[in-house]
Amino acid sequence: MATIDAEDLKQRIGRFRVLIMGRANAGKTTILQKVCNTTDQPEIYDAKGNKIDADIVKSSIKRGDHNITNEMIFKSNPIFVFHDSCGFEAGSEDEFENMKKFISERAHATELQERIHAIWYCIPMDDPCRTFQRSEEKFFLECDTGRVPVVTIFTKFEALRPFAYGEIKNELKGVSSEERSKRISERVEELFTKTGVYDRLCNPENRARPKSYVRLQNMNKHNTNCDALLESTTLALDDEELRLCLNTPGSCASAIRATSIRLWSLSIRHC
Ligand SMILES: Nc1nc2c(ncn2[C@@H]2O[C@H](COP(=O)(O)OP(=O)(O)OP(=O)(O)O)[C@@H](O)[C@H]2O)c(=O)[nH]1
Ligand SMILES: [Mg+2]
Repeated sequence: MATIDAEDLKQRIGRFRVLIMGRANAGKTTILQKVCNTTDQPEIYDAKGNKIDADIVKSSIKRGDHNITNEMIFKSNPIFVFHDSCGFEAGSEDEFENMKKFISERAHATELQERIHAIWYCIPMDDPCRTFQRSEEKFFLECDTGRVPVVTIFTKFEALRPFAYGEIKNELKGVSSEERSKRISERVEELFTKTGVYDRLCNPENRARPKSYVRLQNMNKHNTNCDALLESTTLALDDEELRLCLNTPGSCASAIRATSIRLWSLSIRHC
């Protein structure tokens, strides 16, 4: 099976650029690490490509000073370049406006190297009463994401199970473990529907609408992966791009690498 050298791809074409968004602690960094199959921290570069000391970035984020134009690249999978919204809900109105401007400019950038190819919006499920907060409302109502597919990720999905169990534990006495698991799963679905998060995301007044959804769970554990997210992102690209996917030049050993190359291949042909 042919392999494609990531460095060669970078030289020839460029990278698949993703903006990951969501509140602090939503699980964003964990997802990026999974996608790149690493537990390392990314290298950080400014918009001009100068490497920045990660500690300096961390301390400025702590002071509430975050630069969305910074790029994060994991050595283990340099096909991807990530931008992190870094819990923009805690920031000022100015920060929100900067984020909006960044998205609008990068969604419409003519230069392939500059364009965002996908937005991953993380909504954590560990607090089901607060799935859609002011930050989500503002993003979906106001942000001009152009043709860039927004994939909503319901993170920490397994956190709904203890809530579901708590609601029906009396009914579960004396029930077989299989039946028990089935009923808890059913209640999880009910709880998820009750959050109303889908309806809020599909509000016709929203400027940004998710093109697809994915549920991720136990991303903090070793034996899990993000393949569903990568597949969902691929499918969120439009039909023409999808057809071109069939012409992907070559394939790679790992599924993740293969998918990222497919994403890259689609985006390059879209220009
Ligand atoms: N239970 C559970 N915990 C998770 C999951 N994904 C991530 N976590 C944990 O949630 C915490 C926050 O994860 P991060 O990936 O750092 O979240 P983040 O969105 O990058 O947070 P900020 O950088 O502060 O905005 C960590 O302790 C992770 O181990 C998940 O799927 N399930
Ligand atoms: Mg993070």
